[in-house]
Amino acid sequence: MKKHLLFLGAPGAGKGTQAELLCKNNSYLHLSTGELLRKEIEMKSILGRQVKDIINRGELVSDDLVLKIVRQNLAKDNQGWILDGYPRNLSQANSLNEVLVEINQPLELVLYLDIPEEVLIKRLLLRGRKDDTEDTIRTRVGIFKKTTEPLIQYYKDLSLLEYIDADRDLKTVSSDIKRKMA
Ligand code: B4P
Repeated sequence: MKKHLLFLGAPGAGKGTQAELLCKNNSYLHLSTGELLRKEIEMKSILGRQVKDIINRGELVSDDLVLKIVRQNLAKDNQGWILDGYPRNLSQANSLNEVLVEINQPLELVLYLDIPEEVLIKRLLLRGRKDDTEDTIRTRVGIFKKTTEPLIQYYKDLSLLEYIDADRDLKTVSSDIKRKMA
């Protein structure tokens, strides 16, 4: 089984959902930058107050802030981890490389959860989180296409990328992910 992986995909592709499923049955650390940022908002911390409006508009939080969170939370020992929602642009991908070299834990697999736009909009409207309004979803999808999608080619060039058809039921997607991780 691969131990160090990341999930790439548009908002609503199922990154968080699938990472949680995997981490429940295996001793992986699930590191979701979105989840960690939402916790800061809930706690009303200084960081939470800084990022609340940005997240509710569907925009990206600054690279520096997110890098700080990733650095603080990445496994210090040799526990496996799944990064979910990070990196989201080329600068974050380069920062991640540097951190992983520092801690000597190379990335082994990038799973791209592929999904048509109309499906993800429906899913997110159904979920109804605070940042799941139609306007915000469109902003998030737009940012994904412009700044995150180039990472598909980036990780393809590094021979780390595998495609997952995420427009299927949870169990089928999960089995496919496990096969790719084996
Ligand atoms: P995230 O928390 O990463 O939110 P997300 O992209 O919507 O994905 P999420 O993992 O939650 O949803 P999932 O697809 O699993 O980011 C939120 C915000 O935080 C960003 O907009 C940004 O502002 C900020 N942020 C986070 N990381 C950042 C970074 N690196 N840099 C800067 N800013 C950052 O699930 C969606 C729904 O689909 C769920 O309801 C689920 O039940 C459903 N679903 C999933 N799989 C399904 C399936 N197979 N069939 C049917 N429904 C399914």
